Amino acid sequence: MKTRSVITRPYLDQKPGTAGLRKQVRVFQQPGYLENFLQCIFDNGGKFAGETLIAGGDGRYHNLEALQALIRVAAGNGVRRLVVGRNGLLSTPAASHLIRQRAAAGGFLLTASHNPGGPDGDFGVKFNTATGGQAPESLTRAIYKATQSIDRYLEVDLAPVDLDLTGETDAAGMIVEVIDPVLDYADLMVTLFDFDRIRALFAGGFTARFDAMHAVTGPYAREILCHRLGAPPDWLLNGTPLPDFGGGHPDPNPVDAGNLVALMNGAVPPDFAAASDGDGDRNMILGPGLVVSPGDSLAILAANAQRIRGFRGGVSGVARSMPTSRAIDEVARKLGVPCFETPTGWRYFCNLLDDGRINLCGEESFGTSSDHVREKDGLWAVLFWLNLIAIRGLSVNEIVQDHWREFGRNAFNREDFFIPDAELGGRLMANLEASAPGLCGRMFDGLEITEADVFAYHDPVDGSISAQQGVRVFFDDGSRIVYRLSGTGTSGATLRIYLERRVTEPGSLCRPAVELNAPLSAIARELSGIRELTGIEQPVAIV
Ligand code: G16
Repeated sequence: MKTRSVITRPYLDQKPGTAGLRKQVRVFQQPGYLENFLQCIFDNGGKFAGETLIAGGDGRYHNLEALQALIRVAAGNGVRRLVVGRNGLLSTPAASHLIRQRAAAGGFLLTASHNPGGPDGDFGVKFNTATGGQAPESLTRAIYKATQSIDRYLEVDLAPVDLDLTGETDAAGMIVEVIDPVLDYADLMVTLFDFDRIRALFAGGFTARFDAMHAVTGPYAREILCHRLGAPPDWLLNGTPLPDFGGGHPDPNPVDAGNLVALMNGAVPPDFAAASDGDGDRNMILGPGLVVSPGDSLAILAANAQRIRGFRGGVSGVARSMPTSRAIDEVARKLGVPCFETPTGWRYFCNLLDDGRINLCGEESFGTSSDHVREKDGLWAVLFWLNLIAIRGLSVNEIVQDHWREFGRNAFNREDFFIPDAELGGRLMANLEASAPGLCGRMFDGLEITEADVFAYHDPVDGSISAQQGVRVFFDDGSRIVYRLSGTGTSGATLRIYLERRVTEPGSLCRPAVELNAPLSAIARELSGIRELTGIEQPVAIV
C-alpha cells in the first residue's frame, strides 16, 4: 500500500515537558494533532525506516485510538516492525526493557503517567531512544522546533489492527507484532531478585497489599506477585486497568493513595503495602503506620544494595534529582562512591547509567531504579523491598529506623501550590531566581541562609548544560529549601516547594516530617512571595 503525504498545519503548543508531551485528551483529539507530533519525532529522532520500534501505553482513555494512529504513521515512515503490548498495554519500565532487548530504534510510550484519565483527563506521548532512555533535552528541543513549522505527515490508509491477541499482522508492509506485555519484564525481575526467598517470606505468614490503582501494573503484579511468588489474589488491589483509572489519580502518594495509608494506620494493618502509578514507573512503600519517604527509600536501597542479586557487582555510583533529599549522599560517602545531583527528570540519569558511572538512582517524586532499564521502575522497587525484608528478617519500620540510627535522617516533605495563571507562575519563579544571590546572610529565628543559587547542571558525560533547574536555599543547620515549577501539569503552573531538615537527635528521629519542617515551611512561603503576587495562601497538596 502506498504512503500518502497529508497536508497539515502546526499546532504551536507541542512543547515537551519533564517527560514528553502531556495535554488534555480533547487537545490530542484535534485532527492531525497526534500525527503531527509523531511525524516530528520520525523526522528528528534518528533512522527508523527498516527498523524495529516498540509501542504501548498505560491503558488510559484514547490509548487504543492513538496506537492505531501510530501504526499508520509508523508504516507511512517505512518502519519494518512495530512491537505492541497486547490490548495496547506496556508499562514504562517494561517498554524500556523491550527497546534494549529487541535492539529497537526507539519506543513510543502513550501515557500521561500519574495524571488523571478519561475523556476529561490527560493524555501523553513520550519517545525513548535506542538506549531505552527518555529523549535527551537536545532531541526534545529539535522535536519542538519541528512542530512549529510542520506542513505534512506521512501515513498509510489502514483498517484498525487487532491488538487483542498476540501474533503478527502485515500492516501495509510493516509487521505489527502483538506481544504479552508482561512476560519479558517478569523474566528480567527473576534475574535481579531472589524469588525463592520472597516466596518463602510470603508462605511464612507475612502479609502485604499492592495497589495497582486501576492502572498498568495490575497485570504485572498478578503475574509476578501472585503467579510467580505465590501471593494470594486478594493482596492485589485495583488490579484491572481502566481507561479512567476508576476516577482516581493513579499517583502513589499519601494523598492519592490515601486508602492505603488508612489501611496501614488501621487496627490490623498488613506487614507491607505498596502502590504504583499510571504507567508503572513510580512506587510508594508503606509499613504499619509509616509511609517511607522516597528519599529515605532510595538511601536504604543504596545502603543495602550489596545484599541483592542484581547488585552482585556492587554499587558503582548513585544519583538523585536535585530536589530529592540528600539522605543518599550520606550513604554514598560511607560506600565511597560518587553521588551525582541532576535536574528533575529521569532523562538526566540516562547518560550516567549508560556510561557506567551509576547503577542506582531516584527522585523525590516516588521514582527509583537501577541500570536494568533506563526508566524508573515501580515494581522493581517493590521487589527490592520485599527481597530485603526476606533477607534481613526485619519489618519495614525496623529497616527505616535502623537506617536513621546509622545515618541520621533527612526529614523531607513537599508543598504544591497551584497557580491558575501560568504566566504568573513564571513571574514568581523569575523573581525567586533574581533574588537568590541576595539571600545569603539573612536570618530567620536563629537560622541563617548560608548560600542560595539557581541550579544548573553540567552533564559530565556529554558536557551539555541545563540551566534554570530550580532555586536552592541552604541554611547553617544543614536545612534546605528548593523551589521549582512542575513540568508535568497540563494547565496553569504548580509551584513545588521542597523542605528538608537534617535530624540526628534520637528523640526527634521518628517525629512526622511535616511537623519537623513547619518552621522551614513558614520561611519558604515568606521567601517565595506567593501571597503577595498571587493571593494564594495554602498549598493544594502536602506530600
Ligand atoms: C516525570 C518524570 C520524572 C520527574 C517527574 C517530575 O514523572 O519522568 O523523572 O521526577 O516527572 O514531575 P514534576 O515536573 O511535575 O515535578 P512521571 O512519573 O510523571 O513520568
